[in-house]
Amino acid sequence: KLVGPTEFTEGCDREPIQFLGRVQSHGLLMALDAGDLQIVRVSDNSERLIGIRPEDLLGQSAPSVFSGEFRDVIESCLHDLSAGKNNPLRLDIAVRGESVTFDGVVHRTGDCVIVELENPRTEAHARSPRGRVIDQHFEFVRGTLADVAQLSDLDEIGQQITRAVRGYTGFDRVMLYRFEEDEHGVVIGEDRPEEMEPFLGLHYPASDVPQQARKLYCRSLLRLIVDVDDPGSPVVASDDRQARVPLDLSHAVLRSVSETHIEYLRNMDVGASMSISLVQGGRLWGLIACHHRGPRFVSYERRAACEMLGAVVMGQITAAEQAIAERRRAAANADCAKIVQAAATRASISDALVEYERPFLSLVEATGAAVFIGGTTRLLGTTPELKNVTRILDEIENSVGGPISRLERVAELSADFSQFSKNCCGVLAMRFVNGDAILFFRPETVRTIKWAGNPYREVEDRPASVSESDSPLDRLSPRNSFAIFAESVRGRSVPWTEANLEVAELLKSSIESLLGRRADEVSQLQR
Ligand code: BLA
Repeated sequence: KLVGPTEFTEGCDREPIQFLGRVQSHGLLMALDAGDLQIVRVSDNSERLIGIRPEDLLGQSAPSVFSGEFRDVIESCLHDLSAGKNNPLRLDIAVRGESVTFDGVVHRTGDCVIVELENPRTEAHARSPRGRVIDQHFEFVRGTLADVAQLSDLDEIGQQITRAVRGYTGFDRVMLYRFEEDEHGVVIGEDRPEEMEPFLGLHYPASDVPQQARKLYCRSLLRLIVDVDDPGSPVVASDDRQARVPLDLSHAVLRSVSETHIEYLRNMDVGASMSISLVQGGRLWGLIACHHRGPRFVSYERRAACEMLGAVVMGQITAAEQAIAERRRAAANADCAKIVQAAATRASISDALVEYERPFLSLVEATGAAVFIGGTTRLLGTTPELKNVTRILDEIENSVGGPISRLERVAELSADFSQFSKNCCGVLAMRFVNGDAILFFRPETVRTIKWAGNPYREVEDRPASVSESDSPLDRLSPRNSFAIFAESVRGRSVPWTEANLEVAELLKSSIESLLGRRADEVSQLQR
């Protein structure tokens, strides 16, 4: 059965990813009753990790099973759990007669205290020879910030961050992944080994990181998938508690992730994955996404440093974005002033716009324009035929109206407009008070975006490839993701932004005042 891309991805947003009842098996999870610290749930790998069977833990009081110190440690941690400020706790636990040090990560959910144990020695990477672990973490954050602070270009920032995170965590590939206004994602920074295929510049459909995951990632800022081949360890309870009330693992660092996502990673030949949330004003702006070809564990401390880096780097990215937008706005305003000034000295405004074609089009990042001013009509750049331009103008007048309107899918106005919608599907139309008008055009998104390695033709020439597979899961891979993305934006242009609209308004009012002056001059001459 062939499954269309939307049909296939529809269910993605509904999987309850925090209630899967399973943890990654390199660590142990226990849920304690917040009142008496009795162990009410435990992951079924406890015997391997601490030498005690789940059934011997369930129903026991945690301080009595471990040591008296355990209670103090948990209590000290409990009164300020929200930020995980006291994590990790170093706990020494006697396992089969030998003392083993664990990182204890504690948080509260409902009436349970969740204790997760990880062995920091599992981390293979970059142990400091003299054990100055803390200094290393501190240097990573401070050094990366200092490097990024020098930069004002988003590409360079992306390069710098991904290089730093890759060096520090040892992942094979690190990407900076940004969500666009319409929620689809794009890789804007990447550091990888030479031999690996570049993902830089690839675009992904919004469904690749479904809505509930984005929501969760705004609150829980880092996840590590240590081994995609790990089936995970179910969390068991002494009674039928798990069946009645599923345990909320939203903030559990060991949470096993969705099987669909695991499949996606497998298809990409990824063995381990880590992602750091970049949250801007409560919205998931993007992720720092890390891939490894084999399994990879990163210690809690190192993860905490990554999380902190994400937060501060987000501030720097926001500042850089604002500076870039400000520069663009200033440049567009200056160009607009120059063009209007030139128009003021010419007999015909349209002639001036034609003469300044390039800066005129780039005012609103368009590739074509139709100018209807003072009884003349001019087509600039790539536009539909004149008769169709006129029809578009009429349709907009009839159905959308307003002095300035923008649309991304011209075929919305009339189905037969799809004949030219590859090159001209985005329309920004302005109507002047005297009835004159300017229309700007943009091509399909796939024709606008650029990416490394793969020209868009490959996608375009094989539009059916996304539906060829029998199993929907086979289609979960970056290349197919790109094809699905391309299909999802067929017939649609890159959205006109608020910044585009702002410049359009400026242009409109400038030309209007020119038109007004001309009209005055004409009437004075006539008098
Ligand atoms: C989660 N999807 C994710 C995550 C990433 C991506 C980064 C976060 C988990 C992690 O850190 O690994 C997507 N990863 C990407 C993309 C790139 C990358 C785009 O490296 C590009 C290079 N995924 C799908 C479809 C579905 C889906 C069609 O492609 C739904 C059917 C689901 N993705 C999905 C789910 C999660 C997810 C459910 C949440 C996993 C979890 O946290 O449990």
